[in-house]
Amino acid sequence: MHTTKTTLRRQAGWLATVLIAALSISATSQAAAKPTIADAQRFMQRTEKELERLLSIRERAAFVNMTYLTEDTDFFDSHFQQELMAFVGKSVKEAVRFRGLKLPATLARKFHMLRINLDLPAPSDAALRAELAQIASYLTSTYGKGKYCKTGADGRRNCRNLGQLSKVMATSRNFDELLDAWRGWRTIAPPMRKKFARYVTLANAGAKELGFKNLGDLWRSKYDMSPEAFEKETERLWKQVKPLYRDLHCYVRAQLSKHYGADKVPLDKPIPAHLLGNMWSQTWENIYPLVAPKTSERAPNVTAALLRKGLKPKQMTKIAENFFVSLGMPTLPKTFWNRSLFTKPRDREVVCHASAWTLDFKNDVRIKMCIKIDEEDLSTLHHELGHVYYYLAYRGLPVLFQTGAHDGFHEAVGDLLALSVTPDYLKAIEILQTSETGKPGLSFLLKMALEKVAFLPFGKLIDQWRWHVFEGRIKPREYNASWWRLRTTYQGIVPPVSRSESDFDPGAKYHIAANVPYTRYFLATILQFQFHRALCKAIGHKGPLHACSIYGNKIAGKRLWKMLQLGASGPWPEALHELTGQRRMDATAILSYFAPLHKWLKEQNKGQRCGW
Ligand code: X8Z
Ligand code: ZN
Repeated sequence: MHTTKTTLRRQAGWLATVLIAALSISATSQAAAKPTIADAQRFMQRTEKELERLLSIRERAAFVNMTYLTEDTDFFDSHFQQELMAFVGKSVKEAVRFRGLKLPATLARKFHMLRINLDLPAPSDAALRAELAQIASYLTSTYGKGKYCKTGADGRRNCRNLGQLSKVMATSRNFDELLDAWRGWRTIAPPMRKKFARYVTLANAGAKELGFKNLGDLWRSKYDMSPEAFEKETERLWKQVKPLYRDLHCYVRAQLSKHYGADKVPLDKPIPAHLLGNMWSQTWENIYPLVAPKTSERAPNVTAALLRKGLKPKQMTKIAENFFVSLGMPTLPKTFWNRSLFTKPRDREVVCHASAWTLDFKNDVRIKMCIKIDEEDLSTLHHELGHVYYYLAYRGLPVLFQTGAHDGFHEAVGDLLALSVTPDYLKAIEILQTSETGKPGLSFLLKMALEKVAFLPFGKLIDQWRWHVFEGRIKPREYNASWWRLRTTYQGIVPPVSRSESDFDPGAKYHIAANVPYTRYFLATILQFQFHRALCKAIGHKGPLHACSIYGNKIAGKRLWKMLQLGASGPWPEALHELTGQRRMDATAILSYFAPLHKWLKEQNKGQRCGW
């Protein structure tokens, strides 16, 4: 924020370097005559048109695949993925001939966006490209179909999917039952290990052809700054929030130790990973009842209220839609309601991991989610609709700009609204009753922290691992050991049973199997509070940040919509400035949101040996 001009200049300088790098990839087709700016414009026009066509075919194939997993839909998924990869690869190389031209800023940005468009670039060799696309489909659908099967004492074989195992993780308080579910889900991953290693090799080769050092280098190049500067930026933000995480960890460990015994949860060691209410220990709100302070108000039981109301998945979605509409945004198109997948089908395999889609870059927006009637999914529905409204807001832009200011923005929008799903708001929409809501205080904040603060190190470490894998610093023979080293260092957790290199625990997390970059969620967790603070200020909220709700506020809605409409048409600091008046990501907002809790945690932790 304090270096506005310098930052911009630095960014402009960096963009120039990137463009030169992009354009200095060995040219495959150098035009004889020196091309003009008009040639570059025409090239880009053609490219955008074809890209939009290929993307919307690919998205349709992927949507059908994920909502109806068969060998044939896997085939189509990888087929159209391949076509897209081939086209982007070829176009980036052709763009080399515009090297040295002084392009208008928007056009130059399009060339940059084209080069960083894919999360999964492929080698130009057709056979290798096909192999990569097939591996990618295989990994995603293997994850989607994953089940833990065992034969019971009665000789009957019983299989459970991720949804069923996650329910155990969320609700059971039995050490061994939790362990069984935790270990069981991880049996789906070892078959992925070899394929994953091959995917690393092939995707790296693809990234190199586009002029990147490796795939991680490409992923880190998507933030309008150098990959090195971006890595430093994530470190800076992590350092800001680390003390808060440490104190939350310390408090939670002490409570778990009381419940399970100090032999199972020692007070100065990392926490066994299966006791935190979540399959990956990524958010901990499900163990709220175990760690709730006895002295403060009780956070309301939203899940019980939703069940009491007898809500159905579409009605839950309507609640989330209503929030966006209350801000002055449009209702969702009819096709959204007809074409989305809201419930897990009984008769076929699907990828249940929630996602949001734009199929035609215009109005055909959808979600795919196996909705459960509970508080977690009410929050996830806001998250998914955040993506959907972003798609709708920027649908008028050229396809290359139809994406988030950066991917962390895309992940932060729906979460921003969910921050305004306060007990008072739930009372206003008649989910909670007056008797269930007092002033949100420490208990409410603790529950929020179990969701948001607990997530931070997880959000950071996933790509820490992958960046090292893509760089070759982590070799296949140390995939699992390095994974657990990071999990312990960042999160302060340990596997509850010994693990070895015949396991492949990273593959039991969706985004690793499905090649979805993850740092975005770390950034989003920080950004959503920064957005929240700015909007609450704009609407004149007085009092603590956690009691603010932007529900129904058109001023807040207008301001947000304006930022969403920018898509990626300019560098993200501009979009951030539009909404917050700041040009840097800033963790002081999440820190001040949780400041009263942090103070309380420090008091609770007095006399404890925090850390691990
Ligand atoms: O994957 C998601 C969303 C879809 S973009 C449901 N999230 C991350 C996860 O589940 O691991 C949201 C928060 C983190
Ligand atoms: Zn998301």
